[in-house]
Amino acid sequence: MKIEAIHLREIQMPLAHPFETSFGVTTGRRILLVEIEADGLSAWGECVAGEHPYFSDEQVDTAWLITEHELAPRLLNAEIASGRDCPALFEQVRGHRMAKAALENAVWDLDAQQQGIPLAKLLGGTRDIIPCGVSIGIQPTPEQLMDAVAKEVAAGYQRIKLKCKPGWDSEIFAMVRERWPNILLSCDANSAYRLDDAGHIASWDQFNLLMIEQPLWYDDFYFHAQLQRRINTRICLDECIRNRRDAHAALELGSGKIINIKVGRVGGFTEALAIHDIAQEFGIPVWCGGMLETGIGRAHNIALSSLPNFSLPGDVSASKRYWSQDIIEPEVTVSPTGTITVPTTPGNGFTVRPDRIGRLTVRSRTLHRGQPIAS
Ligand code: OSB
Ligand code: MG
Repeated sequence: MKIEAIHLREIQMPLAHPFETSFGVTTGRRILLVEIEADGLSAWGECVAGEHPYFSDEQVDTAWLITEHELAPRLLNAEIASGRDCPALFEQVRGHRMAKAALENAVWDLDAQQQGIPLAKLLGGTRDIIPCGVSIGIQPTPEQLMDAVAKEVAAGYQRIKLKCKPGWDSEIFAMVRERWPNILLSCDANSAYRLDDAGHIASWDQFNLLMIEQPLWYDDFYFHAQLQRRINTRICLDECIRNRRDAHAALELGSGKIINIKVGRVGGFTEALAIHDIAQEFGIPVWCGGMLETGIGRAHNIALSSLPNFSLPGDVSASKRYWSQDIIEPEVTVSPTGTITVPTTPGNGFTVRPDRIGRLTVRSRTLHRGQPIAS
């Protein structure tokens, strides 16, 4: 395929509820969307870079810059057969994986449309429905946290993940476990602890957590291996897994026993699939993480979650938990048993709403075929 035009748009969308992690509070999102056009078809990709470089070193403005000046021109000068050709095309640009993923994922989506098959099938998906969990942010009070958990348990979600940090951990886990002894419960520290906290973290074994997500440094999997040897609960790696080599090294080291795959964090579907496969070879389950996506990123997460080794509930949940109105139709909905049905129509199975996107857009730019790479 020859991509004829690429549209970059930044939209701004208020979150239905503020989301607090150990690295900060998000009340509204600034999101870079890309739209690619070829052969009369158009496909969208969502860049999951945040407003600040707190989760990773990327941020929406760096992603815009790199997409406009480096990545989009490369795509607009190439002839490619599938999304699998994107990593090589973008290889000269180091890092910037979230920016790369937005374009690569749009190419996969376009390919699925051209072939008239569901994106999930193109990726190798085998599931008709995917199991869903939720990520519950740090709340102003423990009472509010209990209310939030009660709401999501009642909605049917299959796994509850609690964001935690020093001072918002053991007491909270104890309260939740006391009221819900049998739910699948996990926590996510987003790198808020240090190896000196190993004894404290080991004390969480009593809460029977499914996993503890990224307790230590965002760029470490060496000391995570030391921590994993000192605790019984499985560590799940998120931030530190950038590519298949990281996954391979981390699994060989014993840094964790579960991997959260975020397609943006690892640079696109090609790398996400490779991590899925290597984890499977090691007998390690994976699940699909979330980055407070709109429906566009959410649709791509659903397709990815349909692969066989995505055997644990992911952080892919209903549009209405994040947005008063999503930018796709239909919105993503979750069944009373905590599942999402994988679409079976060609492409990602959802329709983008250009009218809504238009109203939310704060800047846009279109690049055409032959656009030179900035010198
Ligand atoms: O670490 O998984 C994370 C949101 C923003 C940045 C990092 C993370 C998260 C979440 C929310 O946990 C997942 C979601 O519901 O989209
Ligand atoms: Mg995480």
